[in-house]
Amino acid sequence: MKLTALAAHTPEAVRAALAARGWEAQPAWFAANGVQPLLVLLEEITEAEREGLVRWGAKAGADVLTGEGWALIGAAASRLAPLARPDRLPPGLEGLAPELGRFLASYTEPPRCWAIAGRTLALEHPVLIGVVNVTPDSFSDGGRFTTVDRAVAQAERLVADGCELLDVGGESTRPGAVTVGEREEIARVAPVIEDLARRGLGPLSVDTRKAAVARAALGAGAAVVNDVSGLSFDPAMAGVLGTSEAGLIVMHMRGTPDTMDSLAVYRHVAAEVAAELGAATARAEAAGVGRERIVVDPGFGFAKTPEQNFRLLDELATLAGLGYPVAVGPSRKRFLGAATGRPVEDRDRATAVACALAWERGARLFRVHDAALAREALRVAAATTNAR
Ligand code: PMM
Repeated sequence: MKLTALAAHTPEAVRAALAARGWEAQPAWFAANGVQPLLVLLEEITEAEREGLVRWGAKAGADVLTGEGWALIGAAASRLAPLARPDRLPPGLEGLAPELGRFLASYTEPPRCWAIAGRTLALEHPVLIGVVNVTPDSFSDGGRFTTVDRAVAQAERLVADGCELLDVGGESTRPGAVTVGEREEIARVAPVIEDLARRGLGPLSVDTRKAAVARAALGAGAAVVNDVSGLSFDPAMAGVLGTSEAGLIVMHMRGTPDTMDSLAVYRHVAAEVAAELGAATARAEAAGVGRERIVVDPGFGFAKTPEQNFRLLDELATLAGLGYPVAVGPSRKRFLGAATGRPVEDRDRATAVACALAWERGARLFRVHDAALAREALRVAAATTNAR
C-alpha cells in the first residue's frame, strides 16, 4: 500500500488526480466538484430545524455544529445536495431547500461573464480595473491627474498594462473625506468619460454614489456604475440602474466616509458583509437590475479595521457564495501598510500579493492603480489554479 496526502483545496487538484488515473474529463470534473468539502452556516433557524439537521447529519455522515438558532454544516458537496431537494428532505427541513439550492447552483456553475451595457466581460481570467481618479484629494494619487489630458495619459497606460475596464472617479472616499456637490462631480468626470470613450479607451466605469452623476456618466459613455455605498447613499441610484443596461458594482461599506471608521464593529465580518451585500443586491434586482449585470465587492478599507480587512480577505470565498462575480480593491490601502510598514506610494507589491490571494479565493475583478505589477501576480495565480 502506498499513501499520498492529496492537496484537495481546489476541485482542479482532485480532477487532475482522477484524470491522471484514466478518468474522462467530464466525469472527473463532476466527481471532483462532488467530493469538494463545503461549509455552510445556517442562521435564524428554528429549534425543530436544528434538531432535524443534527439527525440528518448523523445519518448522512455530515458534521453539524450547532448553537441556539444556528447550525454549521460541513460535508462534501454531493452530501449537501439532497438538502436542496424538497422531495429528498426529511420532514421539517423543507424551508432550508431554496437558499441551499441557490448556493449549490452557484457553487457548481459560478458566473462566467459580466454583462455591461450590451457587451460582456469574460471572467475565466483575472480582469483588471484601472483607477482613473480625477479628484484633487484622492489618498494615493491625489492631484496628479486633475485635467482631462492627464487622465487620458493615465488611461492609456492602464490599458497598455492590461486593464479591461477603466474606473473614473471624481469624489474621494478616503476616511474623513468631505462630500463633493453633484454638479462639481459631474464637471470632473463627464468630460473625462466623454473623451476616453471618443478615443475608444474603455469600457468605462464611473465611481460614484450619486444618481445624477451616474446618469450623466452613462450619458457620456460609461458602461458601469461603481457605487461604493452599495446603493445606500442615494435612494434614486437603484432607479437609474434599473432603467439602464449598465453593469453595477455593489461595494460594501457602512455609513459615509466621515462616519465609517466608527462603524467597523462586527461579530463575524465575512458573514455580516455577505449578508449586507446580499440585501443590497436584492434591492438592485428589485429595481430591475438583472443579476448578470451585478458584481459584488467587499469594500476593503471601508468601515473595516486592518484585522477585519485581512479576515475578510481570508474568507473572501464567503462572498463568492452569493453567486455574483466578486471584485476587490485592496490597492495601496492602509491595511497593506499595516502589514508591510510601507507608505502609500510603496504598496503596489503588497497590492499585487493581495490580488493573487483574492483570485485564489474566488475574486475575478481587481481594481488597481498599478496594473503592470498586479497583472504579473495574477498571471501566476491564474496559471496555478487554471492549469490543465
Ligand atoms: N476603493 C476606493 C474607491 N472606489 N470601488 C470599489 N468597487 N472597490 C474599492 O475597494 C474602492 C472603490 C478607494 O480608493 P481610491 O481613493 O484610491 O480610489
